[in-house]
Amino acid sequence: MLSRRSILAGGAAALGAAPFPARAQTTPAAPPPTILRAERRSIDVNGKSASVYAIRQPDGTFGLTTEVGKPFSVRVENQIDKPTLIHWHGLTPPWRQDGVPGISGPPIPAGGSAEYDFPLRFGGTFWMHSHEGLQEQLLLTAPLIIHDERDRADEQEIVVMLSDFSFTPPEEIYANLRKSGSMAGMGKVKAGGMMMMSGMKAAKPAAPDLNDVKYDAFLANFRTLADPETVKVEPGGRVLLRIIAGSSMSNFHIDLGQLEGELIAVDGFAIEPIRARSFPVALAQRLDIRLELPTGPGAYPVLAQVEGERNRTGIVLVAGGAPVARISDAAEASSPALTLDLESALRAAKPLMPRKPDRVHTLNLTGEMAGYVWSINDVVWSPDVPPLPVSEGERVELVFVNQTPMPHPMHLHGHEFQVVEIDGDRFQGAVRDTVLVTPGRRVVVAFDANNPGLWALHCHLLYHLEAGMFTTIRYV
Ligand SMILES: [Cu+2]
Repeated sequence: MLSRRSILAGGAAALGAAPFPARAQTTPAAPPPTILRAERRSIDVNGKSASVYAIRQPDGTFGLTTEVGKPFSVRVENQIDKPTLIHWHGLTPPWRQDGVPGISGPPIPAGGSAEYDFPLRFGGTFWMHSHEGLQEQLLLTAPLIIHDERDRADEQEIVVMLSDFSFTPPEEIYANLRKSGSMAGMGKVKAGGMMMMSGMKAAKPAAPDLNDVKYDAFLANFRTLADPETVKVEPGGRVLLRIIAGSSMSNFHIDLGQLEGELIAVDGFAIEPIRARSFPVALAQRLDIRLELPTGPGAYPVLAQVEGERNRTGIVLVAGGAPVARISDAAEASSPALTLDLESALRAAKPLMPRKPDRVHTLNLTGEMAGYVWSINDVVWSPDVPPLPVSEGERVELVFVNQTPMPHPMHLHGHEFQVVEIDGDRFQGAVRDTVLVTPGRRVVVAFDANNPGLWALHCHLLYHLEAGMFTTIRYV
């Protein structure tokens, strides 16, 4: 049905959106695009109603599941009352379709729409989120799953998306951070002064500065442990957990309880499998974990505990109609900070072709705690900051040096990269799109400049990104 509203929306798209090819008009056989709506909705958080956003198809499906070989053919309809733009986190589209306002194109105005159409180079677990302002904090986020030859017919796929939630509006959270700084009472300490900081924290050794924001709840598939999602599974069955850390500011430890899992991919890319009962995941990262369930009935919580805190969230796998016990949303003890131990142990199943870098960019992760100023090489992002130069065809290495007391999950748009060095040790680490750089550490990633454009490169902590820990690379 073509309503006046949709005609107007089409007009708005023609004016406002980046120049996407009108594939449907030139290829008669092309199926219609999948519609994804950015919309308002209410959720219940521990008995209290909250107005948040969602990215859903008209039938209510959150996000998108597709497969390699099909084009990524999507129309985003903006049904919220503000401009928005959705970023396809981890995909490698043409740069104009990357969904970063002011970089890849203008936002979609309220009531407007925009079309996306590009080939999918690889499958795996990805996600989508608004890159406009602080909308991500209001859950304008969704899974983006791309099936490929790694998927098994006898395996039950279970997607778990993690979020952090506050009843305080994100603009207020940000204003409070700017007012009080990252470390209240620490005075004006330049973050570059790591030694001084360590000295001052001598009473609590190895305690990085974690979790700037005090959240009201942590969600798994938008629910808390007071009312968790329960998923029916087969006794003795196989499960593929696709865990998406879709949080704005929180890193997690995934706790499989009595089950041992096999980590087979990070950020969608296959690794040499690693078996464990617990895995760290930094925000914006994803973990693909295979499980083999015991025979017989049982209830198996899959929990995610916030780093450095007792707070946790999760879902419950239920086999054979086993009873589900209430799980507290507070663990008995605080979890440790995330480390680079797992990152150092990961090995890519398909590493990049070995090659000397043609270009190396060093990015010192910098900031001022007082005033909540975050930067790269002491430069706070503004549109006037010149992009880092890159040429097409080059092997590029990015050297992240964290000179602050906070961990930063660094994300490059439009490319997959490989972790090739941590603190001077070279290795064939994981291929991925987001890497955590913990305080005082040096992490080097390599990528092939094979997708020309203007690309964002930033810390994925939402309020760090907002405060200026953001830059771009350009080869157009
Ligand atoms: Cu950061």
